[in-house]
This record gives sequence, C-alpha cells and structure tokens, in this order.
Amino acid sequence: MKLSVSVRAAGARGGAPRTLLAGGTSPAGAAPAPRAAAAPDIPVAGVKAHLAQLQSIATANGGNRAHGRPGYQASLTYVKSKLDAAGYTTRLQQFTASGRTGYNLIADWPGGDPDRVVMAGAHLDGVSSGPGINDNGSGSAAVLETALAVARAAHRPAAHLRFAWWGAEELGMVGSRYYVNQLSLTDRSRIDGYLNFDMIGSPNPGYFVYDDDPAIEKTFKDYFAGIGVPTEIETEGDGRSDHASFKNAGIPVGGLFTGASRTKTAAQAAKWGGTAGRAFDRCYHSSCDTTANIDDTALDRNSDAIAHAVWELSR
Ligand code: DTR
Ligand code: CA
Ligand code: ZN
Ligand code: ZN
Repeated sequence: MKLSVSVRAAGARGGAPRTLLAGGTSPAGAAPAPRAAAAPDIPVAGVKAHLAQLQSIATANGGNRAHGRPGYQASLTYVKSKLDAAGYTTRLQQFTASGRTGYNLIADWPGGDPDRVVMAGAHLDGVSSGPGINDNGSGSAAVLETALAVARAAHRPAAHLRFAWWGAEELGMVGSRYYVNQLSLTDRSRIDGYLNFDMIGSPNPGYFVYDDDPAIEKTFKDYFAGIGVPTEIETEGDGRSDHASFKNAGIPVGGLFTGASRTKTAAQAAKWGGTAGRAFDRCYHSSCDTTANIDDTALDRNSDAIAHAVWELSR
C-alpha cells in the first residue's frame, strides 16, 4: 500500500499538489526501496550547551539579547559559526525595526529538491528585560542542535532543508515578516511547510501542538503519542509568533509550545505533572528567564520531536 500525507491541499496556491511519501514504498512488483533512516535522538546536553552560551552572552552584554543590542549580535555570531563549521550555506538578512538594524540568519543544507523546501525556525531575539532563555533560547538552541544533527548524519533528504533564526520577533515578528515579504511568489510556493519553535522548555510545561496544518500537526502528534505524552492544541499564541508571517502568505505551518503566562489547570497537572494553579512560565519576559528557567525533560522531548518532524516531512 502506498502511504502518503498531503502537506498542502491539492492546488491550494495554484501549484501542483505536493505529497510526502513514506519510505519503503515501491511500484507494484518492484523491489521495495530502502526506507531512509529515522531521525536521530537529539542530545539534550547539546541543546543545553547552546543555552549556556546564550546565557553567557546575555550576562556579558547587559543582561539581554534584544533586537539592536550587542547581545543579539553575539547570539547571531554564535549560531552562525556553528552552522558554518557544520557545512551549512548561511546568510544574514538585514532589516530595520524601531530605528535599529536587525538581522535574520538563514541556513541552507546543500541538496534536496528546490521545489520542496521544508523550513524550521525560531526567534533568536529576546526582550530587553532578561536573558530570554526559555523565550526563545529554547527554540533557537533546539533548532540549532537539529541542524547540527542533520550535518552529523550527513543526511540527504529528498526535500531541501532550510533553518532560520529570526530577528525582532519581540517587536511584532518583524524579521520573519520581512523574510516572507521579500520572497518572490515562486519562492514562496516552493516552501512546503514552516515549523516554528518559540518556548519549548517552560519550567512548568504543557505539551501544545499548533493545529494550523493537519499533516504537520499529525507528524508532531504521532511523535508524542509514540513516547506516551498527551498533547493539547496550542491556543495561547495564535498569531503571536513567526509562524504567522508564513501562514499569512498561505504557507502551511506547524510548531510546538510549552506555555507562557497562562496558568496550568488541575487537569493539565494531572496528565503532565508540574504545578496546577501556577503559570507554565512564571519568568516569561522577566529577568528570571535564565538557564534555571528550563524543564530539561520538556526541552529534550520537544527537541526530539523537532528532529522527527524535520526527518519525516522531508522524505
Ligand atoms: N513566545 C511569546 C509569544 C507567545 C505567547 N504564546 C505563544 C504561543 C505559541 C507561540 C508563541 C507564543 C513571545 O515571543 O513573547
Ligand atoms: Ca533527546
Ligand atoms: Zn517573548
Ligand atoms: Zn517568543
């Protein structure tokens, strides 16, 4: 039987329908194609090492990594140097927000079908009031470690992989909107999906999956079902992070989130553990959003889920 998951409704934006084929399929009578390897386990120690570096960067630069500040520039330099050393083709994209220069970092993994681009991204800027480790060192570090895992595996997916770290999200998703707006309509249509990771290590975590695109949502839900972790649909952030820039342009989006200032209910604490009646992240946008403001289990599970989705959606 041929298994396929439609990532985009047929002809949704005028192009040919795109389908993602599960491995191991073959025409009737032919020898089965070898199934491409599953995603690797992402080492949470690697993700935490990036968080420690981002914390040090904030500490050395006035306590923050905000747009237009030296801590943002140092964060960019850190992430870019890791990607360059791993063999990525990287570029900085410059824009202006609130009178200051901002940058997106875009990293392409060489190879794959240029008409089937799978993107994963996270905002790299924080607010000026703290180091921004859960928001959003967590997404930035997990996307970085996933990109490095692609390189370590010498992974050759069918689709083209692109990773992005956005500037000035905290000023209203300025960087990601700039990126999408400057793409030609053709280049927009080449993006099969954008996966967003903003706050994935909240200290009193929930496991929330964006429900914007059914195929992407299913990919994440399948991963969490496989490890026995219940999920809920993400509702706290609708339109509040960089996926909105892509969704507004008609690009299928998905993502993960472990909660911000909303309060965990008793029912949620019963299924996920943690503390009912307390915020998912009491340090949201505060000076206490440090490396102590991370739940390692949530960070690990979400990092592994990112790799799973990147591998599965790019087959
Ligand atoms: N991470 C927050 C925005 C935000 C609040 N709730 C959600 C849910 C899903 C994604 C993002 C958000 C920020 O950048 O301030
Ligand atoms: Ca892991
Ligand atoms: Zn924020
Ligand atoms: Zn954020």
